[in-house]
Amino acid sequence: MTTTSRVREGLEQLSIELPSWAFGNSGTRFKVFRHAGVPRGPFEKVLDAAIVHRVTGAAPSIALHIPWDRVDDYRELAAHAAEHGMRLGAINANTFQDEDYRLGSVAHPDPAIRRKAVAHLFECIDVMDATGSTDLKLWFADGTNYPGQDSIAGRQQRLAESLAETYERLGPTQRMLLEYKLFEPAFYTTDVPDWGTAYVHCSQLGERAKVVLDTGHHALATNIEFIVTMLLRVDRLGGFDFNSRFYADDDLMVGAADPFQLFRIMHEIVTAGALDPGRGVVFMLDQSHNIEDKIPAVIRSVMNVQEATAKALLVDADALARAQRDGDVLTANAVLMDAFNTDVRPMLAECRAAAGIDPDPIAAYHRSGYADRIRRERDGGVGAGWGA
Ligand code: RM4
Ligand code: MN
Repeated sequence: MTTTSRVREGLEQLSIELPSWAFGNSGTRFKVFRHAGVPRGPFEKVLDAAIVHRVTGAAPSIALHIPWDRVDDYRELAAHAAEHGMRLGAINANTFQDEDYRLGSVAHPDPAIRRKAVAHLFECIDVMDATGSTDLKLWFADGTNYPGQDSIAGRQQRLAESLAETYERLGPTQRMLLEYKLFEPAFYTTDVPDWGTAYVHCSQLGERAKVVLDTGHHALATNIEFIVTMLLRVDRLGGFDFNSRFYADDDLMVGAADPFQLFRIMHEIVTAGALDPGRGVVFMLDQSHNIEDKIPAVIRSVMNVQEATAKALLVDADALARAQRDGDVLTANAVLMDAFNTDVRPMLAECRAAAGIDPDPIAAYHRSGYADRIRRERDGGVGAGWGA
């Protein structure tokens, strides 16, 4: 097989799931900026995701966040997505924006609050039943701010019980994806702070419980590709929330801050054969476009993942294995760097042309007239969710 056809075949397997919330108004804790033309509801978010898919050919699904994307009829939303060439992806639960959740949700000391939180997770499973989504994605803001505030062991026990109840409720083809995050909003302990904790809970639940790795949710300098490899090894990597950061959970465009890290992650994915959709790793974006144009930013993000993946597919696996076996440190490193330093953009342009789409997705978007149309037609766009 030629190198180009290897890259092309690999890229054909890659699909990226878009977050509905990337299209709404968003900001920091200091200011939410209003953009012209942002969606006025979930139906329009699906349309924005659909144009990203149309110009990239690589983003056929959109993740929803409940309650931000609550609609009366989820079957209608799924049909609307299908009509526009899209599928509804992971259902993200939200147990962090209600007054009751000040001290947590599924690990809250009060059983009544825990019941309320679990009931919301059940509601999300009902949404999955209606939309055909297979993944329930859970991220919890639960934790404590002060030593002694609550029992660490007690919180873990409550968390385990709430997760078990939720897992039981899933249908046979539905999965639970548990996302970890080092800190924020809790500053002393977080109930699911790292991949080890997420893994322990998942392994106690059953094989359809998997870990989600959000690239912005680690301490600085954490070796993320190492975590990827470990989770793949035990078949517990359910997916990524891709984004990039310079400091904390910045939610910038994936591949913007550290394209080399993204390449290293994709190299582990390619090496493990995990681009194959059968391995169950979902490549999602979890980003917030506060100052830049949202749709082109999402298109750029998809392209960044494609570029990193193409470079990972370019790695000469035989040469790498040989150098590693021979203990030839410099050659092994050079094999990786050669791939990383290759300009894959012409190859990607060719792949797009071969697939019948424009070689330049951003230009295609600008030419499409979509941006002008939504600016004209949409008035009073909604916030992405938090503080908006
Ligand atoms: C969290 C986490 C979740 C995302 C929310 C909005 O930090 O990354 O994936 O849904 O933010
Ligand atoms: Mn995330």
